[in-house]
Amino acid sequence: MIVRTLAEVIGSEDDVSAPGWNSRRLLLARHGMGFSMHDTVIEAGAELVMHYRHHLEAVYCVEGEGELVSRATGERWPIAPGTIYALDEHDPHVLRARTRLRMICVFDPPLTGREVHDAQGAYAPADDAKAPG
Ligand code: 9YT
Repeated sequence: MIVRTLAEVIGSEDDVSAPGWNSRRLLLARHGMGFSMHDTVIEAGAELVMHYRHHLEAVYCVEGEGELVSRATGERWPIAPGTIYALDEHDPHVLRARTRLRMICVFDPPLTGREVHDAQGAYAPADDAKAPG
């Protein structure tokens, strides 16, 4: 059994930030679950351009208001508490936070820990991910 709390992740090596977001990584590859699960906060006004070429991601909004845009089709969806989106086709997308967003994110394969987006908005493949510095 694994039991962790957000409080113990905050400020630990599993608390990862990049411009516009802060990802509290509750479960990672080392936990052996086959997925990773994060409690992610996105700053009000942030516009994140992402394309997870090596991962599937599902994102469940629990706080805040924003907008999701498919960069493949131009389709747009409002994001609000109770809405989930799943990037089942590695969809290139933009997430705009109108207010501070709090999102529960699940990645398959699991992140190993310190990943941040590369220039294409992707995370490195799981066997390639390295801790920075
Ligand atoms: C919603 C989203 O994809 N935000 C970027 C951060 C990422 N989900 C993470 O590492 O938690």
